[in-house]
Amino acid sequence: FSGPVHLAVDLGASSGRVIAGGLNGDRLELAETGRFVNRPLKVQDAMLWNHLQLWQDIQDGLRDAALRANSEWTGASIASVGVDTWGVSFGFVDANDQIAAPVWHYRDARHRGMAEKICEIVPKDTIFAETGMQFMDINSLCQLIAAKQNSDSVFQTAESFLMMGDLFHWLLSGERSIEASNASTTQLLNPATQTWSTKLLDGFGLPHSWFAEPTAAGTTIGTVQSSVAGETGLHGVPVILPATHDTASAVLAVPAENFAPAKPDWCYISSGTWSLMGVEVPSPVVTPLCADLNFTNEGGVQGSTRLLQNIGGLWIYQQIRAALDRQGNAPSWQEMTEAAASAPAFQLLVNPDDPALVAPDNMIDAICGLAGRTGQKVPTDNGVLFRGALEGLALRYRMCLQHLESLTDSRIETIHIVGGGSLNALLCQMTADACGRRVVAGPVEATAIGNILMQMIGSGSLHSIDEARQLVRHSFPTQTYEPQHTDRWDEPAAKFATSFE
Ligand code: ADP
Ligand code: LRH
Repeated sequence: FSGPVHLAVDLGASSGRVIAGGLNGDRLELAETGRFVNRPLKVQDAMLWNHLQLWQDIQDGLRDAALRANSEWTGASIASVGVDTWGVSFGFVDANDQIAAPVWHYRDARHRGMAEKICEIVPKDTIFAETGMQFMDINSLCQLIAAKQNSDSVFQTAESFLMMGDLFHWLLSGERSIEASNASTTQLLNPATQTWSTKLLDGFGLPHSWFAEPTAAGTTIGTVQSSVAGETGLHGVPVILPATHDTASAVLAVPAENFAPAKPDWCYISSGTWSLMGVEVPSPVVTPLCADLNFTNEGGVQGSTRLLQNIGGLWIYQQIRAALDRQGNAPSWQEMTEAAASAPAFQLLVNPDDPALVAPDNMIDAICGLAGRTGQKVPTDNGVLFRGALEGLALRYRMCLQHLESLTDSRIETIHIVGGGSLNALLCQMTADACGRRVVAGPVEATAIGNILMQMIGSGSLHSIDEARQLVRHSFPTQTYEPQHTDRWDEPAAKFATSFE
């Protein structure tokens, strides 16, 4: 690099990383200065975030970046830092400026069934009209009500509610803020006004004082506080808010030709542990059809809306691998794809959103159990298992595409796949085939890139989303997959649709 370097801390569901990004000539280049596992921790049967370990890992990655800026990257200087994490997770800070409570993981069993239970407190229609959000057990609102019903001590001790990206920004800078994109995953924010729904806060008995007004991505909230600068070497470095919701950052880095068109001709799949499939539109679509189809209106950058659906993504595939790993037999991603590619097609129908697959102890047992219960042949071959998990995703994408087109009354020509799943060529081809649309895959590190782009916009070195996307197109290669034999997916799609109802 030469010139300003921005540091993106990206906490994904399977790993966290610290990535430095800056211009090398007219291209954006990345250098990874930290990668660490992000695994929930069981404490007294509770599934929690291991946030203190993450805070240490983050500081290690930042220190490495500061050292490399001084030694290796001649002419470069660290211009800013920002953190993104997955949605829906939050922590609390108390009046003594300390973390107030354990941070619960959204997959903890106490959240199961909460999406229905919250509607016994405030009617479902009201919650949807106020937030335009997909109903899911993992939403922050569900987690907060579970905490309340469990008499968690935060209701006595907490002063501020912070989403997890905000919590790490507070650790970095000492400043408390709530960035708007991740606030939009709480199911407490009004997407049209970008303010907290007082109707819902009152209806659910949640203290207004916990919730600061959301701040837009691109805002500088402070500088790295001196104790952290001492640990990391980031003296006086500004903390600039990226879109702290990882999906919002990933969508910003989609190499599309336009920004938030009223009639979208492209959609994205941010493909990792989850698959977030949707369009970027200028304003929220809070309609009865959106409620019926259970889509969500999340906050995008610069006032855009991410109209999308959370689909259980490569989680199942990852967990099959984890189950094999526990038997001492973990295949590589490539071995899994090869086995799936040579297995016969459509032997096993797996719905990626099946509640039985959200957090089973053993994913292979869970899928075999599901196959038995749904009258399917129980798989005995790993290739069939792997293929079933990928075909289930492609079929789900086909359904989601149809819904997106109905919701926006438009025809989508291109599906952009970004994130780790863009490296799975078989899944990309299946997606093109099942959907009958061109797939453009890449960049892989879209989330970290989007994080860096927003810091560049915030610091004035980029001036618009269009300019940012042009830089992505110019800097990172993509792979195109043309649809083939879409008709072969018609019958499985019809079966899938029936099983989905
Ligand atoms: P998250 O941030 O949600 O943890 P990532 O975007 O890092 O997710 O994607 C992780 C997933 O990407 C893995 O579960 C795996 O399925 C897929 N993946 C990663 N590397 C490869 C690869 N080389 N080939 C195929 N798939 C890959
Ligand atoms: C993806 C993601 C997604 C959801 C889920 C909890 O990493 O952020 O958008 O919010 O995690």
